Amino acid sequence: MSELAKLKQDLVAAVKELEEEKVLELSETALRVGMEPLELLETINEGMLLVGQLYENKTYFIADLIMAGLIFKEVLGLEEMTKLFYSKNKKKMGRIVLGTVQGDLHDIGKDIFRGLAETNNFEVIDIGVDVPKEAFVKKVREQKPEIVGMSGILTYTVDAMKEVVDALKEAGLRDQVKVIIGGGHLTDKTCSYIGADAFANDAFDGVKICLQWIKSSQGEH
Ligand code: B12
Repeated sequence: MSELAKLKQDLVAAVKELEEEKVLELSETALRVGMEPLELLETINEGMLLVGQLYENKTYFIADLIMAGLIFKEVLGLEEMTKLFYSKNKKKMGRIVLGTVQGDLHDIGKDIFRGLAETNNFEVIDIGVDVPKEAFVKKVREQKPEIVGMSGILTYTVDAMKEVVDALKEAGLRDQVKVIIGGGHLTDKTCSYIGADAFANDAFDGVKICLQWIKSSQGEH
């Protein structure tokens, strides 16, 4: 097994066991020996999925989910990782109003999407977590973004997402924005139920879709 493959395996196991210091040490080593920051995020995510399973089968409790969240945030804060989220080019491609929908406090995926979008020269107006539909509508009216991004990790937030799209329609704003939704559970079917223009289970895929939208709208003029 290659050194990187071994590191990945150890990282997944350390996240699963919630071994904070070990995760940070292994992450720093992995970045030093050449693991791409995006690959590191995917590796940590693999461990998070295992934490989720242990929570589901009642081996872990809410405190363990909190710990897992803190560990992930510490990895995102490592110097090499913050560079991933740093945009040199100041000319902005477009603007995104982004939030985690009402009822959901998970913000790690949202923050990753924000970081990657900013690196790709979007201006992101992050309106936080547990955001009611009225707040989305207000921000869209004020800021006139090209794109609205919604994050929702809990499966029942599908309805909260639909309510935001419906509220945008009622406010006469739906035609002025593209809507992208993100969360591991989303599918084509939920996307069309919600009435979004696109969905992504992965933040980077979502950013690629947004780039495509901006490029094709610029091509139209
Ligand atoms: C950490 C964690 C928490 C932390 C969150 C800390 C934080 N600051 O975010 C805390 C402790 C707060 C928490 C609370 C709860 N949690 Co929780 N949590 C997790 C855990 C372990 C990891 C989530 C995570 O950050 N993953 C890593 C990130 C990177 O992944 P992600 O968020 O999915 O983001 C990716 C994509 O979805 C996408 N994406 C995300 N947003 C966006 C937005 C856009 C626009 C785009 C394009 C893409 C995109 O990109 C990211 C990858 O590139 C998961 C387990 C799992 N399977 O994921 C459970 C999990 C999500 N939690 C769960 C549950 C049940 C809860 C609680 C209800 C528990 C309780 N009884 O209180 C509460 C709910 C609180 C609330 N109202 O939100 C369940 C959800 C089950 C379900 N079917 O809905 C899970 C799946 C665990 C499980 N298997 O049971 N949790």
